[in-house]
Amino acid sequence: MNHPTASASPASPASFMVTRQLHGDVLVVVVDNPPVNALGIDVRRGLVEALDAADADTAVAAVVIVGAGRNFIAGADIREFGKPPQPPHLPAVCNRIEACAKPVVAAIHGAALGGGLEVALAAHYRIAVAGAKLGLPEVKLGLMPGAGGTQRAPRLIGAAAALDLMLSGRHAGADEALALGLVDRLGKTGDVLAEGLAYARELIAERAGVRPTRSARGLPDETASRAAIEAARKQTATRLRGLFSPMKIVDAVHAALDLPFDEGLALERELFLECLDSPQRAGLVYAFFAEREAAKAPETSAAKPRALASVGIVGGGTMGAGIALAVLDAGLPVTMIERDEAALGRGRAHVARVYDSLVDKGRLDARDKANAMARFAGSTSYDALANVDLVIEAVFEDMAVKKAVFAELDRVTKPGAVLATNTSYLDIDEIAGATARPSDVIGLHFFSPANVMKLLEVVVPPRVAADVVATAFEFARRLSKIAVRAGVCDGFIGNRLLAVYRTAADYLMEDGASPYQIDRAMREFGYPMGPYQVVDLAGGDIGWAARKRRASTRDPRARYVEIADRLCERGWFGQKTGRGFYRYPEGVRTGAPDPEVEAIVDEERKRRGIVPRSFSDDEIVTRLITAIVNEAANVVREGIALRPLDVDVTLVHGYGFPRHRGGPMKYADTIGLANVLADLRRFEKEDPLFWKPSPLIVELAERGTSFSSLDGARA
Ligand code: 3H9
Repeated sequence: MNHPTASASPASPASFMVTRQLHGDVLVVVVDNPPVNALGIDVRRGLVEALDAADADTAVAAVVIVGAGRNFIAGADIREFGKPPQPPHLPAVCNRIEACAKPVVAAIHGAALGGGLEVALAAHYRIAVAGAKLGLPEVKLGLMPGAGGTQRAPRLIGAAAALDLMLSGRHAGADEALALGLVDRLGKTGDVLAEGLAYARELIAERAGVRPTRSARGLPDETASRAAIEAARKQTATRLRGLFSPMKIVDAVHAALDLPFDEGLALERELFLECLDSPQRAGLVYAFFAEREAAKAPETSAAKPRALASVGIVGGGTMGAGIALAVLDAGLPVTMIERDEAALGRGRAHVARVYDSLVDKGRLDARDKANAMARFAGSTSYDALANVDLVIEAVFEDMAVKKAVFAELDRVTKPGAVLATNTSYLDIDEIAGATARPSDVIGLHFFSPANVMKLLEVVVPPRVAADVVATAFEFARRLSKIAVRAGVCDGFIGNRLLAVYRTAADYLMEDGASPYQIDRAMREFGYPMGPYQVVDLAGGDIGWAARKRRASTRDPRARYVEIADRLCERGWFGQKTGRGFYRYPEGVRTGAPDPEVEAIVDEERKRRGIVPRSFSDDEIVTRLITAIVNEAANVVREGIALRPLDVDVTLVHGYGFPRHRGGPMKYADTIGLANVLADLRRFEKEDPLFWKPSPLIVELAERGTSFSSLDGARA
């Protein structure tokens, strides 16, 4: 709905953000706090004032709450978390709405999330229009619903559905919300104000009266609800282990079943405040803002993106096919180029296979698959790319091969086409030099599987034009990817940091920790997999090839651990060969520790004259994360990452760094940079080359400040 102009209320910040208009005998209360109508202090005050006014005014027979702009209300104002809370608190606001003596209708369009949905649940009646998104996503911020959501939602829709929404944080569309019982009806049109008014007038005509959710007697199906709570408790203990807020959600919903409403509400508040205080909340809220900040590269405000209506992809291997899927999913047409019909057929088959499996799982309509495949074209001739707006090269990782591809692209593509390479470490400026238009050449580093992984490193070589960078960010937005701007260096942001992480792990392994202990310690820290599980998944041969390639340029003073090479020499490349750091008996994807690997590790230690030491899990985590943080500080210092937050977003979305810790830089800030520096100095005594403290850490630690001081961070 449009932002209203008329207001009947006196001028105060609260009255600008919550306006009141009398439409006959219905008071329309409009929440108008751009960009998403978050429930900041003035909105909370404004809502209370509006409800007081409604009760006081005999001309008012019913109230409609509606949001201005694109959303109903997106939730509590996340920026207020961590600051001293100011009354009225949201639970009190919701109670005030529910206590209104006149029927209150929430008329919902766009997002009704978190506290926004809680406002709606406190209203007596709810109507939603098409496009509405309802949810309780607090868990994604390390929180739980804290304004009655855990007590009202189960009373309305049962514990199973309420727990599903709260533990997943997912959004339900209008149709689903109706089916669940979250809303009472759907509007026939998209005009949310008219729909809300019509509903209110109907309620007045029917003398429907108020209908406080708190008065519902118990949960809809007590036996089923009790079973759902127990099931959620078990699942949370295993699947969401390590996260703080999910179990609190289960406890609060349990209270909805067993306690009177106000006691349940009091427990919810207590648990909510515990979540609010948790470092996980701080990490997740930081991650929320960092993801949005990362998308604001300087070029996105300095230049307008070029047209982006068609995409060419050179290479139909795993990467090329994955990128094709991501592009097709965004509704864009794709032209794939391969060297011969057989290779092209394999690329096409890969794309079709992924869609088939989604159809089989019921996650995609057969018609949507047909539509996506209809957007897919293939050719063995580069000439088919003559009219595309963007080409992404995803061929073999070899400079000569890439240059040949770019020379061809230069020949066939129209002026102004954006030419992108998916290289993961090669010098993009050199690749750009193979064309007569280096200002059109950029890096788009996707992560495998490209249709699933959220991260896209936008790699910006020195000669690229600003509008090409802006186009890359716009492309990421269209693909629903999280884009991070990176500069050119070996490995850009992510792979450069992965390399030091692996090296630090290898040093620990050779010095005494087993690969299995290292993996376990990192999983306990929050990574979904340890570093050696990742090697086995990706294929040990890939890293081996890279190590051989770099052998000639490796610093001769640098320590080099050969254990992984010993495994590769035996053909143990990980899951695909049934053996790597772990054994994978036929068909099993979770590996079992291998005593033969431990013997090889032992052998290597002896060969190098190393007497194994023992390391605690904490020490393992400290060393691996400190290695990342130190190199990341250099990455920021060199301008490869614009800000520490860009590093954090990269590692969270491309490399499995636990999101609830915010990212390595946020984690380092949490520990304190003086402590990080002290650890570096301790390790430096063992290996001054690898552990040389980054000058940026030294400088920030000496000034007593943090990485976030470089972000202009608000979290
Ligand atoms: C909660 O409600 C707790 C309660 O249960 C209990 C309290 C006692 N606050 O995402 P976008 C900003 S917890 C402040 O790019 P979209 C965002 O930073 C909350 N700011 O747009 C960005 O700012 P900027 C539960 C917020 O259209 C701008 O709005 N709610 C908030 O792609 C646009 O955002 C949630 O977790 C906020 N709550 O998506 C919902 N939300 O332009 C979180 C957004 O300066 N929000 N901003 O970069 C979302 O999921 C999406 O923003 C939404 C819109 C779907 C609404």
